[in-house]
Amino acid sequence: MTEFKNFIDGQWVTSGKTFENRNPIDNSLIGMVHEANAQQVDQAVRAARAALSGPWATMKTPDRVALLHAVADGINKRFDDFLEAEMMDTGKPYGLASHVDIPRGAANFKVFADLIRNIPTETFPMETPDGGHALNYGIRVPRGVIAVVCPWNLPLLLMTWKVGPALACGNTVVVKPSEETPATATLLGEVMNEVGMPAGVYNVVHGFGPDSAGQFLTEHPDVDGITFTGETRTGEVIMRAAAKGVRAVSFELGGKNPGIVFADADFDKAVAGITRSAFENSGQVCLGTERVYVQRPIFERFVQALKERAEGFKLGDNRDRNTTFGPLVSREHQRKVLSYYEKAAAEGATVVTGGGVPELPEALKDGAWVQPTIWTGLPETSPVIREEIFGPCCHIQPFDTEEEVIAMANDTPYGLAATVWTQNLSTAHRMSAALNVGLCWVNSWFLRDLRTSFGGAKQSGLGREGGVHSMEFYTELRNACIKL
Ligand code: NAD
Ligand code: 6OD
Repeated sequence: MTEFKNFIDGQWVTSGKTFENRNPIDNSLIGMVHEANAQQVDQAVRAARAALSGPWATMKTPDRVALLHAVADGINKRFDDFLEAEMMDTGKPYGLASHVDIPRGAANFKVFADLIRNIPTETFPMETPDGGHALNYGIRVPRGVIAVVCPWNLPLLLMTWKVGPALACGNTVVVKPSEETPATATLLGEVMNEVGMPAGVYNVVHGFGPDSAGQFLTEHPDVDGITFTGETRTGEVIMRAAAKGVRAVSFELGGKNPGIVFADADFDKAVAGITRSAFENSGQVCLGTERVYVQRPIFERFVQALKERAEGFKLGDNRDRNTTFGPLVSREHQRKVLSYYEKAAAEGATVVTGGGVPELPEALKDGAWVQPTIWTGLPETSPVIREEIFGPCCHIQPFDTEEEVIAMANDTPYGLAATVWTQNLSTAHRMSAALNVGLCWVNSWFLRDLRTSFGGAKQSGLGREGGVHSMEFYTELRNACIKL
């Protein structure tokens, strides 16, 4: 039986209380997770604090960069272990985990290590009242102990997307992985020890949110900054915790993202693009498209084409290389998504395809499966169109004019991402300016350059990470004023 232990100060730490980790493919038991208690979370934060004045603090930047490259190489060396761990925790298909999750998990260390080597700070020479001069310049110092609270949808990718820049900037971290997906954060502890990361720089505490490791960590007074990815409501709770002691927060939260297809789009590319944005990772991508708007002249043809794509997925065991569609992360999440499937039907939606649980072999029937689902015919006021479902489903609405679709797309409390499909360059630029989102992809989706800003508008987040924006969050900028 696999045990997932806490990783504190370079040591594996068990606790008196464990919880189950199950594989969503068939609900089989993967292993038991040691839930960190308040004392162990405190131990982890203390270890992270102490490491800020150990060898990590005095390490020269090129050595820190080299060590982070070694972490990335360590992940790649154990690629198959990470892959298996991620596939078991999430149920995601081999093709997706091997091309997206694990390679990005390693790249997050390399990219931010390289960035830190090249990051400039500001300089202002000034004249002083006594006729002399002074020189102002910025010095970036690590923020301190960073709490990294993670979701379950892209566990390694989203955790390292925070840990990579945090460590590159010289901080230490305490990671709280999602209770659903403890495996890859734990494995990373092994890599940290293998490459010689000083003890206490990277710590992992397992558990849940309220009255568990998540709450203990975010309320801990010796944490200097909290970076959180997850639901908007959880972000509100963490923001309240961070207010005590005025700690910095960076939030990547929920979304209800629009996909907009103009009649002049390259039809096949638009269909392929929306297929990905609506159904990749079984719809469990924060950037995913749950509201599709298609210009009326191509509406019927588009609905038909997307239906064919949705019905073309191969559901099954994720170790089978031909499988293209996995289950949801848990049976609890399955219940939530199915409740929206029922709601859509009850509200009179036309169910173009799906709408329930797929027929699968006996061995998989206890897994967290739902069908890829498409609806049409709902009013924009429906909860199915307004609330984040986080499943493999979308509603397709026709539109006539650009003004009309902008108004519908922006009519949401969220503002994370949009994907727009058009061959008209002017439309592309106008839409990018008009959509109230943090990320607007045109003729693409989830095309990532880690130097760019990433984050959400409105209730989809607070702050930006990526490139220099990550450096802003993970460092304090100090101004030195030298009277010459
Ligand atoms: P969640 O908010 O339920 O949990 C995220 C993490 O927070 C988990 O580790 C959980 O244990 C912890 N947590 C829960 N309550 C807490 C509390 N009171 N105090 C401290 N920690 C607490 O989110 P989830 O269900 O794991 O992930 C899905 C959500 O994440 C979706 O809403 C999705 O849109 C969002 N998400 C957003 C982005 C983004 O970049 N904007 C990326 C991925 C996921
Ligand atoms: O690519 C990234 O850096 C990132 N943060 C992706 C988020 C995906 C959300 O599910």
